[in-house]
Amino acid sequence: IVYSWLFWYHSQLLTMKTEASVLVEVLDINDNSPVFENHPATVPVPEDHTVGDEVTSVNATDADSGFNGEVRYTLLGSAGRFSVDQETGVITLAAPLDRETQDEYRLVITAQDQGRPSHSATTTLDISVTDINDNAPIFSKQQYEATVSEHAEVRTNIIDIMATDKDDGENAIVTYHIVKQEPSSTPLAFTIDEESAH
Ligand SMILES: [Ca+2]
Ligand SMILES: [Ca+2]
Ligand SMILES: [Ca+2]
Ligand SMILES: [Ca+2]
Repeated sequence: IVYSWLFWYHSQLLTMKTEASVLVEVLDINDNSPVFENHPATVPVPEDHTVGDEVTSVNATDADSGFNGEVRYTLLGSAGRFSVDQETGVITLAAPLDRETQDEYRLVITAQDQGRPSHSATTTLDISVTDINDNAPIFSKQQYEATVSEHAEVRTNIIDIMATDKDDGENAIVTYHIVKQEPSSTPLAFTIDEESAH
């Protein structure tokens, strides 16, 4: 900050004005810590987010000037999945996500000014990894076998088969269909319940 005063001097004898400017520079000391701006507590990120693309960003300001107000960002707690640009605070994906392996991360981000000694502030940001339908259902067995008496009544339950899907919500709902019966007959000898696989 530069203050400027204007002095004038009036001499009756010489009836002449003299002006002088005096510049006073106030030296900054590092007496402010960076302050984070508000950001969402949780950021949803789809598990197929492209590596290298921006996820979100944080910003901290520091009221000092020069090095005392120059903020640098660092990030912890991402298990190598996220990185922060130390100057801009932009957080990008550093390695692929998989919701089926880990669906939450808590990032601890520090903003530090460059004064000596320096001051810093931290904030936490939760990443919620959202599901993409990237898993096919898997049957509990490669092959099922069942025997049925030729005297069995129609609609007798012969076997329960089971497939699971590692995704979430609708992406994990499995329905069952018989695609082929050999020998085939009309009507088909066997049916399957679409939902319970009886
Ligand atoms: Ca500062
Ligand atoms: Ca996945
Ligand atoms: Ca699925
Ligand atoms: Ca998935």
